[in-house]
Amino acid sequence: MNRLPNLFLTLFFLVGLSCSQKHDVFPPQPIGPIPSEDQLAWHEMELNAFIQFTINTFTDKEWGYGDESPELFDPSAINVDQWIKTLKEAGFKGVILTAKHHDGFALWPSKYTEHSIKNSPFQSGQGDIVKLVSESAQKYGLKFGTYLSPWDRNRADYGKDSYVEYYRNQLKELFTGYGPVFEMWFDGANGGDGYYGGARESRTIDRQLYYDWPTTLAMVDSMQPQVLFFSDAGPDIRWVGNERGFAGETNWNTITPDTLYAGKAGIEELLQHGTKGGSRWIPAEVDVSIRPGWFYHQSQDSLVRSAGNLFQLYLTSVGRGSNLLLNVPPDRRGLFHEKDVAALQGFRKILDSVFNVDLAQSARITAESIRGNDERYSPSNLNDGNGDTYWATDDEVIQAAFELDFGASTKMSYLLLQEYIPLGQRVAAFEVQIPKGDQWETIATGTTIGYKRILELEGVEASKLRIKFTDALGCPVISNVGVY
Ligand code: FUL
Repeated sequence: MNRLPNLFLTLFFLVGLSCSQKHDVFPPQPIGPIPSEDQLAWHEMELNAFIQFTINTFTDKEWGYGDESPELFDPSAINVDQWIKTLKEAGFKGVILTAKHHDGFALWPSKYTEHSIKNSPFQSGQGDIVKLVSESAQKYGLKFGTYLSPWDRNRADYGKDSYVEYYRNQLKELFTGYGPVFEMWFDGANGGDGYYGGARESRTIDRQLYYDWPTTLAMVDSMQPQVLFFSDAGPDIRWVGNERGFAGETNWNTITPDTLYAGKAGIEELLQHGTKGGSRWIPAEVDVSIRPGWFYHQSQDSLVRSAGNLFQLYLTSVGRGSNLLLNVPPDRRGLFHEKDVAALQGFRKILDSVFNVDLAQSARITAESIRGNDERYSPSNLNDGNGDTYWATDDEVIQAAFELDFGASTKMSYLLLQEYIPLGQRVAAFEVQIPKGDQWETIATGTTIGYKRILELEGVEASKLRIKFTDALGCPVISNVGVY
């Protein structure tokens, strides 16, 4: 009964196949580990903010001992929308709040402890900073993330199994009460002296085993599967190995985490650069503060980073294929200080002026080598404004180049390159060249690209620019070039 339609379908299929096969060049296969969808969305965020705010803000400390009275927490003129609006206007896409720092004070009315905002004068004990931040983030379209310090200098049972249970209970509160959480930050600082319920002593824990992270992460994952876990060693986002604001110029998103864990000493270099050919996709995040401290101190009002300095941080983080997590600590009023706001506004102005006109948009782009000579992999994909199209070469062609022809002498300050990372991170070395006589002269070199690489070209003038790939794990797959 169904024979006739089936026959037609088969015929259509065969005709279709033979037509398309003429041009059928398979896309490059992924090489090595590739980012998950949530990691890809994270790469696209580029700029996130950290908010360190707690009892330390009122005691002028960086690490509270854990014996501070909750009475001390009392911002006089809090306006969380001022924080989030400032961040939104500066171009930040997400915000991560310290719900509990090492001193153990909970910024939400946790039912598992009395060491919390519920026993502070703030809003007569009815306040909830986690709620205010998550709601404001939602209002302004920023993603919300949280930090819950594993180390707790207030808890009497820190170091015992019951504390791990307590920590998990707090995670349950945070992951069920405040909407979606995009990133969970697990700090590496662990163990040492503290109040510990009055014991006032030093405690050490087995950093690798005490918290039983696999069980905790599985629990959080079952509540919110989209969340990305940050720690020194991942599993989703890794620390960059320093808090001074830079990723390695060579920065592989891949690393082999088998023997890495949060708080392990001596892995800073490894985290900064990742590992070529590493077994997992665990990109680095650059966390750094807009002030010398992580918390607000009036004495540091004159030491807020300048707009130009923030732009430098952008170049050494986002410009090296990483994300910037910039800490902006609210003051005792519960506001971003005027100096910090001015620096953020200035930062935005610099970004807007530097990246205002992309000279690559009007350039003619050509390449000697195009995958299967198929227009789907044409170099015109490099300046089509579409991150889902790319230029690629045949699998065996690794040393390849593309050229931009501006048609007239053009002054260039920055070059921006992006790999199509859904097919893995590939490029290990490239050269940037301009014409010299009938040769090409190399004016800059780079190693990795990843999600984004920005190179300074220092105002060089030329009518053409050539990007030559010299080493890669497979054929280059480049989605975007920008020249500014
Ligand atoms: C560090 C902490 O010890 C600092 O106080 C701060 O929270 C920073 C983001 O992480 O490891």
